[in-house]
Amino acid sequence: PNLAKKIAGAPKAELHIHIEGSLEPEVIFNLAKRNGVKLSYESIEALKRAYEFTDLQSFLDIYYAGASVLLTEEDFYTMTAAYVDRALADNVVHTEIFFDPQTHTERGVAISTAVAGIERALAEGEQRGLTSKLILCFLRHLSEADALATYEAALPLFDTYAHRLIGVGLDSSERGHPPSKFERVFAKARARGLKLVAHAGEEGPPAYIHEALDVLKVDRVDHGVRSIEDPALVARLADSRVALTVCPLSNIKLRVFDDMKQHTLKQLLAQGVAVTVNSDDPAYFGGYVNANYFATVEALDLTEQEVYTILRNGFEASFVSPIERQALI
Ligand code: ES4
Ligand code: ZN
Repeated sequence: PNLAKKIAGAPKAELHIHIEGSLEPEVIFNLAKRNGVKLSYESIEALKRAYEFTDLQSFLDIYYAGASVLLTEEDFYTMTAAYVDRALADNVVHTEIFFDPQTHTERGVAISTAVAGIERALAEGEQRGLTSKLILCFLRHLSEADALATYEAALPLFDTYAHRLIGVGLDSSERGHPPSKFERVFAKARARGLKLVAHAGEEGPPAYIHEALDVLKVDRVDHGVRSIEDPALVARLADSRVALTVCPLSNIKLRVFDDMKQHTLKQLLAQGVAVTVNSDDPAYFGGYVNANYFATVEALDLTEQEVYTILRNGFEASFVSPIERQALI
């Protein structure tokens, strides 16, 4: 309880949050009503009852259904403003947020509409003590051509929103969609000087983490928890200090581990891997950043020193410059 209090009060960086995964059930229903979008769940309670996931895909099906209520700039603002409130309540002082443009362009919503709404809420957050960056993620279950078209369509936004939109990522269904499928679009983003991240080793094998590093040349690995199965990879991650953005509650809800006591975060940390703690899709997985810390500390008996290392890793692995970083802590 004492350590929990210290964690709650500590300034934190969050490096792995899908903004569409911050849509609380109540907000989904409000936006559906506002936009006349028909949901296949008749009530908030019915929707919540569907949050019984068996794997990543069973979650993604519901996550994309939830995101279908987002149509206007105001909707993206509403969603992001709610997340900003939650982040500030957890003493998050810096956040690096993912969004999935292809989820929205598919429904006729322009990328610029999504970014404008997200940006307006993040600019307000800056005034309240939350700095932030935005990362555009490609959906890996879609084709490389689709990712390339999305990247080209977003190019003007990387200029207009250069202060915020600083990188690209890779998410959605991992199995059968290796990082190498997106080699060319990541090469283009790299040539432009964008930061690069990819989900790898969440459900996929350690080989996908090697690929993310070798082929995509990512700056961070999202999840990466299956690296533990490959000792040489763990050593490589530790030596390179390429960080893992671990999301403990997500891993339990999506059955990556049977329960929190089985989580490998503590072992990875002990082997020198730059582990961070993050919320992933907090509206779906049972909590925001602090809840992720509390559940992990409790199940794995993390020491105050270990928690301090994780907190510091969050800032060190962030994409702000060293001097900006110092100002946050
Ligand atoms: C995601 Cl937990 C997770 N994994 C992969 N893709 C995602 N998109 C949103 N949440
Ligand atoms: Zn994720």
